[in-house]
Amino acid sequence: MAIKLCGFRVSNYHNKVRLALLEKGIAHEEDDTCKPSQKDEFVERSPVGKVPFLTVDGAVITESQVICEYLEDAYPQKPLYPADPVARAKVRELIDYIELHMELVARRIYPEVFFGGQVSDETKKEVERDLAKGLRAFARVARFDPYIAGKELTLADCSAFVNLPLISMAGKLAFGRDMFEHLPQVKPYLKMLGERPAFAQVSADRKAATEAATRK
Ligand SMILES: N[C@@H](CCC(=O)N[C@@H](CS)C(=O)NCC(=O)O)C(=O)O
Repeated sequence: MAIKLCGFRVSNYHNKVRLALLEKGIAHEEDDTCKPSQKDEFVERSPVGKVPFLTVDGAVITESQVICEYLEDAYPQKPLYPADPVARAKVRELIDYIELHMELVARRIYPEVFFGGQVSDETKKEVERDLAKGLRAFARVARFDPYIAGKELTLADCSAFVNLPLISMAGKLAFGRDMFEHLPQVKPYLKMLGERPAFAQVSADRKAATEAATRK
């Protein structure tokens, strides 16, 4: 199988897939110069115009969660899901809480907090309200034992590692407070993950890519 991950290393969803590839030890190439676009030639490969996407012997797979599920199906040797069906569902539930109920909600304020644009007060209010709901759900199910789904590292940790710091930074900039103030386990958990070689690598590459992008 010739596997290539396309995207860029500042992207949280690109980095989630990269973590899965590295943790599972899957040989792959990476094109980290792919930027999202609505141009015809890009949409031909990635129909919604987003990154990341994965090419597998020429076939294109989009959506980070779909890509990671494919990797799990095709490379089950080093799993990022537990074997038990309920435990597997709980991992997917955590990922949905993080990505749909927290990151996607926070994303509405990124234009102002990260890109120098403006977001209405009404939007900010909605984000603060909806983010509180997502955080409450996450706090109820995350176990930090030491991983968020329990004793083993799972894909939920890959998602948490790339998304929680982003949500935290956006919240701090928009609302002037730490969104995880009631969840003190988050900081030491992210630090523990960051000590794993794959996570340290992705983190260092993200920092380097961010610095390079801000120099431009
Ligand atoms: N649900 C998608 C989200 C991917 C996503 O939002 N990617 C961002 C970069 S981090 C992007 O391509 N944004 C461009 C756009 O929204 O047009 C996934 O999980 O792959």
